[in-house]
Amino acid sequence: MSGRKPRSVANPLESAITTPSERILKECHSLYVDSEHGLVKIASSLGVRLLPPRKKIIVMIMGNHSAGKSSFINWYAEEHIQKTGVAIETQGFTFITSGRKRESLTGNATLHLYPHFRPLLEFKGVMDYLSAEISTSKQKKFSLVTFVDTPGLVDGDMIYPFDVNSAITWLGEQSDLIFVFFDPMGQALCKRTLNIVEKLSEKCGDKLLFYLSKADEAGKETDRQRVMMQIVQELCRRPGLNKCGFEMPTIYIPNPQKPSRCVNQIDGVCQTIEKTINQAVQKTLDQLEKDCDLICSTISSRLQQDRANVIYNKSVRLHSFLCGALGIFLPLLFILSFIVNTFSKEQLDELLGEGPARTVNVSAGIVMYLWDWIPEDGQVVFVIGFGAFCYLLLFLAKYFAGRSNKTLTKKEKRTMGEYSDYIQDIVKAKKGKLYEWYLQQCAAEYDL
Ligand SMILES: Nc1nc2c(ncn2[C@@H]2O[C@H](COP(=O)(O)OP(=O)(O)OP(=O)(O)O)[C@@H](O)[C@H]2O)c(=O)[nH]1
Ligand SMILES: [Mg+2]
Repeated sequence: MSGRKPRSVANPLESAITTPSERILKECHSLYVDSEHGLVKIASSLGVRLLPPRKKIIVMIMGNHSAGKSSFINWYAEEHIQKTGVAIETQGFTFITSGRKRESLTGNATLHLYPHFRPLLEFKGVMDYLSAEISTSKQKKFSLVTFVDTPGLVDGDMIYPFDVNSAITWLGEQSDLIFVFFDPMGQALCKRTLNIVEKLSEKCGDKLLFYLSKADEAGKETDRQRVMMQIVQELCRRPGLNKCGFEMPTIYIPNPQKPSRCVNQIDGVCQTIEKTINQAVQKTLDQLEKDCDLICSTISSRLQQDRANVIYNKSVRLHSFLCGALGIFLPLLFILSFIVNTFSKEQLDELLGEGPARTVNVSAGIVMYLWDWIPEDGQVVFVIGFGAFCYLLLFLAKYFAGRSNKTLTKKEKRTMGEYSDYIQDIVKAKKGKLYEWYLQQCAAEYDL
């Protein structure tokens, strides 16, 4: 029953980067993750969290059992990667992507390859049904796409070993495109599919695209129209999906042995993928510019803040010094004046020399004059008050010393300057070149 064809391998030779889009996405990605000058590393040293851009877009394909999801992926990659057949073939989630070597990965290795899908671990049981297939195919735009093949959906007694509805909804939210395949074989009205589609349309309706797959099996044109009407009616019956103007291109895998007269819009699917890749390239380049600006503005505001901190610290230190000096000098002067007073003028002349002795005598004289000026019964209160005042001055000195802000070291300032120069001179210039290149490619492609 199932198509267990031997795996033919497309492009078995290790292939180099083929398209400008691929090159732009790869170069942007490496600007972020470079171990020495990566933007992620630079930003994190400034306390800013940046995510590196994805190198490929993610296209999730969901739909009823046997709707032709896996067959479409095989057709796109032009390689028999996924098992196909009328039985329930795909029971878990498979990431299908291109790489240098043909490889099949299981759950843990898959999450290693796609770290941003780690939250899948929270869906109990999914890990045993998670895998990745890496193919060497470079057909169409396969080198820039990761397909997510999902379990075929059925109603009724079928028991899924995990919460299939939540897992598909979550994966759909992470994707750039969600293709919903409805086949004309009578399962188009699967409630489970409609429930998931309704939920996804609430969260990310703009990524949802509907297709009538296996359209060659729908019989005559009138039968096909009827099936389409039925599906659209069923979709419109859902309150969350009740929007007019459903588009549902008819697609099928071309089979030279069984030519069909039915219109095949499968090339439109490829164009949709290509358009999304182009949008991803533009978004990645725009994001690169924004991230560069964010880093540069963070650096300049840090340096500006540092200059303000240096000025503030100077004034705070001056305050601290003045209070500290006064707090020590005043009580010292007070005590020394009393001591000096016990010496006679001649003794002082002998001890200090004539000049300094005169200065000391005058200062001590002033203090003693002021002291005598205080009424005798107020002198104790004065000493206590004076002590408290000096203590307050010392307290203030300590308080001001603790108020100074941390400033950048010379090395830190130099590194920040280097980062800023690197981003302005190297990264932005590179981004400009990549943009120019991208525009040239567009112009050539559309013959402008
Ligand atoms: N005539 C015709 N048959 C198709 C087409 N696409 C797929 N098939 C056949 O339909 C059957 C189911 O295809 P699959 O690709 O396994 O479908 P699926 O949606 O992956 O199925 P599950 O993994 O079980 O959910 C296979 O026998 C395919 O050969 C098509 O466009 N036209
Ligand atoms: Mg399948």
